[in-house]
Formats: sequence, structure tokens, C-alpha cells
Amino acid sequence: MRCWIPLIVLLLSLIFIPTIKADQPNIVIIYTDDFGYGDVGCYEGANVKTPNIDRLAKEGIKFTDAHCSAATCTPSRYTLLTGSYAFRNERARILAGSAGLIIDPKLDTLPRVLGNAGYKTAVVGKWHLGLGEGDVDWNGKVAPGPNEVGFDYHFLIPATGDRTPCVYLEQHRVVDLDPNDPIQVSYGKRIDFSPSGKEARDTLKMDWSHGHNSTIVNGISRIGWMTGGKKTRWVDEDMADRITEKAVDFIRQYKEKPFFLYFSTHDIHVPRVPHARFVGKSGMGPRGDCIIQTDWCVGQLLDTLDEMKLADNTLVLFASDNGPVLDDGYKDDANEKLGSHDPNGPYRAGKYSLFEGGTRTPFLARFPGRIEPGTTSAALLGQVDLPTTIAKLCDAKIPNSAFPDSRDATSTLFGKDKTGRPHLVHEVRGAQGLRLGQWKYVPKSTHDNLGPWINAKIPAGGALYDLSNDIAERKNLSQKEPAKLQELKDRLAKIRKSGDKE
Ligand code: NG6
Ligand code: CA
Repeated sequence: MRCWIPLIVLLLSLIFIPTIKADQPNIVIIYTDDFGYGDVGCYEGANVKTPNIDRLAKEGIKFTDAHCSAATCTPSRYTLLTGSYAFRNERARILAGSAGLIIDPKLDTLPRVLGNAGYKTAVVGKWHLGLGEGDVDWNGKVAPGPNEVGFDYHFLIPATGDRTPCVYLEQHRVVDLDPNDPIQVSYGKRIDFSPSGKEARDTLKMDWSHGHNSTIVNGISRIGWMTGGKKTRWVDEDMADRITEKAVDFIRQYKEKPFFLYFSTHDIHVPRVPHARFVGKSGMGPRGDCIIQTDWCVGQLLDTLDEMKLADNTLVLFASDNGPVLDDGYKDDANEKLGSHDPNGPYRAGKYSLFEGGTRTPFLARFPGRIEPGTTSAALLGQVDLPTTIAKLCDAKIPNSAFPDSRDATSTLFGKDKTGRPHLVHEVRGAQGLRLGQWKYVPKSTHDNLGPWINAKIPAGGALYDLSNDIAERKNLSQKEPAKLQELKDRLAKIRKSGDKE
């Protein structure tokens, strides 16, 4: 019997070791923060130059009706990694910097499914899906997190640039942590008694306009309190360089294997603090300068793929997690210096809204040999379909229970199917709207008291728009077309109940 043991072990390992197939493409998702439809040079409305991002459109396909899954960050990211609409998880709302991980570590996520197919997987940049089990000890092993949901490697901005803790996290550990200066983080009770953003307002590098007035880090006050970790705190001006360097390193290191890189930029989220070499480059103040900084990051990644001779076998996607916002809590001249730039293109509203501006965002895909260069598609594409589509392209096995709302959109992505999804859910703060072809249902609950872009008098039963002749969603047809409105509501109720795969 003894002599059989090595053979049995060998056979078992052959069964369980992921098999790498020669033609498995690399996947790079460049996931930007708060980029609106018009915030990329090659889109309608833009008055900013983004030659590197535009290169993806020239060498690939540009979508004009592509949507993130929600009008804020956390739910969109949750859907991107799980293929499940965020309303199926009540915790998938904008998270505090102390929130616990909201992805169940048992789930078959996109990185896990790809990892099982032999991929090396990494997330570099903004996470904002929670870490640990809530109020984690930042001085020890911070887990569960990305590794426990399937990523091999992570280098993170734990929540957002405007939330404490203002430190990077690499493979479960705060980077450069000094044990003699432990970190504490609090949302709620004040723990930091050094002057706050409220008390030392006149000393700030960038003043706040609402919220964002607790602990001061790098001359900018944030949401949430933090003490300790003085040497580990990030310098906002270096953030794009730091994450780009890590992403480039990952590509170089795993050039021999198929890899999945989820590169999640901090820009153009607040606080917008570009590196000195981008300051003044857009003529639009920090928001525009951060767009140019992102374009530089994209250029670095594309150059690395060229240099490593990987471009031909790599699908590169460029997308955003929600629509645009101007003043999102800091006085950074986003409104004052906007000029003729239209962050939401021809669409209505932006971040936090279920009007098209909230979710219709730039989406570019480059895949040499598979996607024809210089194509434009008006097909309805939802990021919810990326997990299934990517897994299929990578020849990865999708377990039956995985990605409950995610369909195979390969032919849409490759520009062959010109219609795309028949319908698509949009969500924000637990409320959902629906696109059904040209029709759009917007519920009331989300649109009160949200500032001039978003405020809208939506009747209690919700509003209905016909995008075929009203892309700006100005003519509510709920009175005129009650049967159509009911059809959309019924469809939404069905999707809520039974998933959105069929
Ligand atoms: C809001 C913040 C906003 C931004 C947002 C999350 C205030 C007043 N506003 O609560 O600044 O941080 O959360 O943005 O604090 S997101 O892109 O990560 O969803
Ligand atoms: Ca965002």
C-alpha cells in the first residue's frame, strides 16, 4: 500500500492543480473612480486631453451605452467582483473606513474563478469593500480581505482617499508600520485630539465644503478619526505613482502566467490632489489635473504590456465605478474651473443618481485580434456581465451558483451584438431603476435634496422616460404611459426575485 501513496498524491494533485491553457488571455481592468461619461477625451462632452485612454478606443471598442451597476462605489465594485446585484447584499452601501468585509469569503468571486483556472490575480488601488470583521486591528494581520475572496496579491487604499485609515495595505499588513506608533481608527467616538479639520481649518492645504473635517492627514482633513501610524500615512500627491508602480511590478512579475489585474485608481475621487507634475495641466483645477494623471497611469500600464510583449494576448478594459460629481466635499474649484467641459456628457445628473449620468460611464475594451480597432458600439452593456464574460474568455469553469445576475456578453464586448442586454438594473442606496430597451424607470426615493444636478420632482410612483427621443430624461411619461411604467416595475420585481441570468 505504502508505495501507492506517492502515486495517489500525484493523481490527486493533477486533478486539483489548475490547468493553464496556452491561449488564456491576460485581463486588465482599469477601474476609475467617479469618472463621468464626458470625462474621457474621446467621449462627447469632454474638454480634456487623454491620449493614452483614447488609445484604447483607437485600438479597440468604445461603448456609448455602458453602465456601472450602481451610482456609488461600493455596490458597483461588489457587483463587479461577484456578478451579483448589490441589492442582494444589504451591506453593499458606501462603507466607513472601519467596515468589515462585505464579500462572503465562501463566494465564487471573479478572482477566485480565475485563480481556479490557473490565473495569478491582483487588486491594486482602491478597495472599499470592507476589511476584517469590522473595527479591525490595523496593527496586526488585517483579514479577511482580498486574499480571502480569491486575490493572490493586494496593495490597497483600504476605503477611499477621504476616509481614514490613510495608509496602504499590502498582503494583510499596513505598509511601513512602526510598532512603537500603533494605529487606531474610529468612526463615531473621537479618539484623535490633535486639531481637527474644523478646529484648524485655516491651516488646511485644501478646505472642506461638507463633512471631511475630522483627522488631518497630509494637511487635508478626512472622514473618520485616526491616531498613530505617523510614518505610514500616505502622501496624496504620490498615490497615483505608488499604485501604478505596484501594478507595473505585478505585470512584470507574472508575465509568464495568465494574470488578472484589477487596477483601481483613486482618481478622480476627492480629495483631488495630483502630483506636482500634473498641476495646472488641464486648466480645470485639481479635478481635470487628476484626469490627466489617470491618463498617465493608463499610459504606464499600456507601455508595460508593450514592453513585455503581452499586449496581443491581453484584454484591457477601462471603466468607472459611478458617474461624475463636482463638489464632493472639498473646495477644489471643480465647479468654478469647469469651463465648457461636460462631465456627464449629454446625460442627466451624476454620482448618487439613477438618471443616466449616474451610471452611464466611459467603457473601452482593447483585445487585439478579437476586437476590431476603432469600433464604436451603442449596445446596452452592464458591468454586471463582466464576471461571466471574462470567465468564459479565460476558459474558467463557472460554478452553478456563481455570478447570479451576470450573463455572457462576449459578443457585445466584441462588437458583434449591436443591441446588448434587453434590460439592465441601476441602483443606489438600496433603490433600483431599470432600463428596458429605450425605456427607463427612475424611482422617487433617491432624488430628493441631493443638490442642483440631481434634485428632481419625481412622483411617488416613479418616473418613466423614453430615451429614444429624450436622452436627457426631462419628459416624465408616467401619466401618459402607465402600462409601460408597470411593465418595467414588474420586470424589476421579477429580476429581484429570480436573478437576471436569463
Ligand atoms: C460620501 C462622501 C463623499 C464620498 C462618498 C463615497 C460626505 C459628505 N460625502 O458620503 O465625499 O466619499 O461618500 O464615494 O462625507 S464613493 O465613490 O466611494 O462611493
Ligand atoms: Ca466612486
